[in-house]
Amino acid sequence: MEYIDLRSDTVTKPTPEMWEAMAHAEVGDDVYGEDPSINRLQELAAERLRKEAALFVASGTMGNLAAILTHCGRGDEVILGDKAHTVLFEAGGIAALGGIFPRQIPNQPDGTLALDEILLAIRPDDAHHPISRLVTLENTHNRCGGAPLSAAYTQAVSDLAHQHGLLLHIDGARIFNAAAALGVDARELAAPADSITFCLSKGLCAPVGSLLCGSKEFIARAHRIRKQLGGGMRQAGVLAAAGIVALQCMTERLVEDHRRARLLAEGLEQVRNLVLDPGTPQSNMVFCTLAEDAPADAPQVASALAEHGVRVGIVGKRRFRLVTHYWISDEDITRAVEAFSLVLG
Ligand code: TLP
Repeated sequence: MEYIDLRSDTVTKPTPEMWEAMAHAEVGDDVYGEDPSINRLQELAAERLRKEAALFVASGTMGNLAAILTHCGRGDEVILGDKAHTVLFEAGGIAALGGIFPRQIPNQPDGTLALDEILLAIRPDDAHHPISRLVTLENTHNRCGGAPLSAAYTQAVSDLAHQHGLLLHIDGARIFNAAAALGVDARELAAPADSITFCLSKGLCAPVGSLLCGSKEFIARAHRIRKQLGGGMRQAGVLAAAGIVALQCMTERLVEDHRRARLLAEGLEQVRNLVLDPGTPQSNMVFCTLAEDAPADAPQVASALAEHGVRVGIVGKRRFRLVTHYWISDEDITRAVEAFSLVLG
């Protein structure tokens, strides 16, 4: 069965232009710095976020890990939200591999960290404490409804961090969705950060890879960390070729995914036994919960929907996340809403 797959934008397959670019990619040994496609992608990424340099990494998880390992040493502390992807879904890598202490403070419903909470979390210089080194933000914020964080807020966090000698990293897995949602250039959102990761393999449809961006000096150090993590790839230009298409052709169209997410939310609002999060969607994600008296739980509803050809993300006992992307059409949205009505109606 051909599914309407709303589980995530990570399920996106390459576009025809990407397959074409991959088939004809110029490649070389990237560990020698000789892969022309990787070099081009890295230059393009740095330019798109107006940073000095960029590094191609295998995944968003590797990008965040390499960034945090580059900024922090063993016994140092990173301040981040309790709903951050790095806290919830990166297998504790920063602690396991870096001995870095994750100081979690509550994410506000809009994905931000309250400035006074950040301030309170920054430790004084005292032998009892780990050394506070880094703050990380997530933009858009996955578990906070796909919320975009504004440039002004990001600047305020950056200023606060810098005043206290800390640095700022952004997990910008979906930074181009944030830019599309806010109607700004992604460079503005990246400007306050000392480093930022973004993903090619989510809404931008490339099959593999993320970019870590920052100063030349930071990227040189991150390069060694990537090698330690086993992330030095060889003729990975085949992947970079798709990434170049992603950056050149796929960022401007994300507004279409956001429009379809709104269409989906409008349809689902009419479905019985389903309660949408207030304000959803904020980008390409719709979050909703089964009503108190709904006759089934989320896994049961999800398997009934699958029988109607619709796959949804389960993010709680009674909660769903539905993500729009390049391979979801207007007609798919109509069919998805129909499937919900049939299952819950
Ligand atoms: N997120 C995935 C799952 O892991 C939850 C998804 O389906 O949304 N940062 C953010 C904000 C992310 O949402 C993700 C992936 C990552 C980092 C990790 O990227 P990958 O999967 O490339 O390691």
